[in-house]
Amino acid sequence: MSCVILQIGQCGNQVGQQFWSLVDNSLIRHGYSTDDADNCFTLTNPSNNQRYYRSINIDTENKVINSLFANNNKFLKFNFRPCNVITEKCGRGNNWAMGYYQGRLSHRDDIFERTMQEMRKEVERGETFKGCAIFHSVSGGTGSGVSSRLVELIRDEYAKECLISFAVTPFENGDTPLQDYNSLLALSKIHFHSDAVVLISMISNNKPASATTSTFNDLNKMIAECIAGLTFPINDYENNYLNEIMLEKIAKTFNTDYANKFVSCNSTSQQFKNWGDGVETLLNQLETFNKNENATQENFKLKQLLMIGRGNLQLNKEPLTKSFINKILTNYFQSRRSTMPISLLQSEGSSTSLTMAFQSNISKIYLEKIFKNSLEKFAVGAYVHWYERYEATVEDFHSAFKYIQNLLSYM
Ligand SMILES: Nc1nc2c(ncn2[C@@H]2O[C@H](COP(=O)(O)OP(=O)(O)OP(=O)(O)O)[C@@H](O)[C@H]2O)c(=O)[nH]1
Ligand SMILES: [Mg+2]
Repeated sequence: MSCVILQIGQCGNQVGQQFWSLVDNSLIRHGYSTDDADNCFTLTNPSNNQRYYRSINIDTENKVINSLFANNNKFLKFNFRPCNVITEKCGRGNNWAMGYYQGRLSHRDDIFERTMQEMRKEVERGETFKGCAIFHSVSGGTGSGVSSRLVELIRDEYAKECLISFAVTPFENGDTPLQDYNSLLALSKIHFHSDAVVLISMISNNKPASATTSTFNDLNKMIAECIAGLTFPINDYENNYLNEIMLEKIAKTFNTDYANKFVSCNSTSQQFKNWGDGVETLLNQLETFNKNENATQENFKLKQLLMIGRGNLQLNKEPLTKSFINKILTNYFQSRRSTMPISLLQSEGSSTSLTMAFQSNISKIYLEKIFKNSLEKFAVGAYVHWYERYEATVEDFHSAFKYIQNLLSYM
């Protein structure tokens, strides 16, 4: 695949660590050799035989990355390239403007210049470059603001390669009063420049009393499984074919129309007896998720579905086929389901998992919520000066409102 992963901010780096642990452990279980891994997510340096993850770790403070790296020897098999670790000492205080403009910070633009410089070098290290994925939150100052600026710079420099964002949305209650503004400002920029934005929603509406790194671990494992389910390469032994460019596949499936670039995703790797059970597990997960997003089964609408099955493709002598998936979905949605396109990819291996990525009205419900919450605050001028302090202007808000409102009218 030859892609580069950018991990941005605390959330992006913590999710990234779980993702690399899956690359270490299950890429091989999914039937790939270490050379295959090298074609996709890692690179071996021939001079010292060290294998490096193809990632760039970016954070505006070094605490999180330092503590992750302190544990890496226990946790991960390979190495992060030291020059690809880009940190500063001043977090962006949950403020999009502070991340995007860097405001009055002395190292103006530094983090962007350094990231793009290392990105160029990383791209040149591989034989081909097909695109990149970014992991980030949309409510932290770094995750929202630095990511917004980076997608502009990446798109400017790599106009044709694909760019997929894995954007973690916040708990509905309990993060910061700026979270809706940050999400609105970030998603308008990131949606514009990316081929697809995979919205990764917090599973529960309410933030646990103490959402510490360790409580995030389980959540991050689930998030990493979704990302791995979508991005790990597809093996087709019959045709001796290795699809190295899953990011391109995601872009082709979902970037068919500007209004359809928001994607949701869920995945299961629990033991299931047959593929039917796997599909049912995903649909049950969806039910819980929809409840949290205030979508009832009645108003939930699927528009486009990409299903990826990995493992024993004849599980219990019952192959996973499009018509089989269609039958289960029709049964589940009954008359409410229109005929929506289904893409199916399958990959033979010894470890079983099923992942689905889909466009649905859940993204619209989520966007409407942040739009409405932000507009209510903006109408009374709440917190706007916190952004103006770091060079943002009301124009930034106006253009984000306009962009999202226009998008909503097409969704
Ligand atoms: N799923 C998940 N969410 C996280 C994690 N860490 C933080 N968050 C969420 O991310 C949002 C805050 O973003 P962070 O990533 O902490 O912030 P940041 O990007 O480092 O930005 P600043 O610290 O403001 O500079 C909140 O909604 C948190 O609940 C994590 O490891 N996993
Ligand atoms: Mg931070």
